[in-house]
Amino acid sequence: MVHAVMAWARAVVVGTVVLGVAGCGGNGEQETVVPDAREAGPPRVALVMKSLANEFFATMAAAAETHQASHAEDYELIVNGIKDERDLARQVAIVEEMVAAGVDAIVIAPADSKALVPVLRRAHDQGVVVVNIDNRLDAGVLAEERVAIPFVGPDNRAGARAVAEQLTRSLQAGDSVAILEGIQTSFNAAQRKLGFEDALNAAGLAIVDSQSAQWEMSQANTVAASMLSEHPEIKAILAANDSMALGAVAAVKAAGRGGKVPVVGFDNITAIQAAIAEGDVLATADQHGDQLAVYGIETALGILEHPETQVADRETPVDLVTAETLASP
Ligand code: ALL
Repeated sequence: MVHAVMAWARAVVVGTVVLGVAGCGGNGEQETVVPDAREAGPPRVALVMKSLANEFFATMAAAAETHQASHAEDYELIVNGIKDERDLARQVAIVEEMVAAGVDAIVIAPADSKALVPVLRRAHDQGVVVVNIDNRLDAGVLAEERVAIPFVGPDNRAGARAVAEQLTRSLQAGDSVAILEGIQTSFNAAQRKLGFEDALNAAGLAIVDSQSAQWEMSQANTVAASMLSEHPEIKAILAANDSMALGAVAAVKAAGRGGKVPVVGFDNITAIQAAIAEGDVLATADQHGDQLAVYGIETALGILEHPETQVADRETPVDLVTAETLASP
């Protein structure tokens, strides 16, 4: 992270110098051509993520920094994130700041699939290469804005279905379950809900409640607690990410039902692995968040090198994680 902040500071300084010289028009200094450091140096890639309070994104940032360190000749990296999963305005502002700083590419995990499209279209129009990772931008809004942005990320529906299928094996047809959804305007949140429903409906389970806890642990704790008291018949809780799964586990324990209401999640953060080992969480999905940004950066560098090539979306792996898979090397 320190590296990222320094890169950002350097970018600002470079911008100031170049603008300062350009502003000296009329006094003969225009002939002193100061090489634009932005063009002279390696391309600058801005990684724009969501909440860095979520281990998923902290891991993603660390992997991107490691990748940059071993490709230091090839590109500079500027790492950004927001503090609150719902702070769309801040993420929009970060994109604007990155464009103003003259970055060559933006690799973004959008906090919302629709709200980020206009600012990304503007970035694209200004010649910035934009690559969408993790949470897919809305196809309809992209079409309205007449912009094509490649997507690099997993099949969230398939991943969620696999997690829910693992759960249904320990339940019986007719059993009641509840879902904790992510931010509902995120495509991946919607896909995970659909994936859960695919498996639950196929197994004949009753979904008695489904609400958003905005991807966040404390909200999930509150929502799950009220679900458990309103629907004491709930036999399991499916959370669309691990932060919410951990919040649900705490609610289950607080309701005095620890170990009796299995929870599932999505992400495979380290904290969830302990909960799986203890039997509080039955399964999660590893979407290899550490590699997601790296794949996105590679895609962006490829476009910068060959701007004429048409770039296809890239599907990244997602794997089921259970006590057995964690035990096997
Ligand atoms: C999604 C990611 C993760 C994460 C969530 C929270 O886009 O795929 O599952 O937990 O964002 O921001």
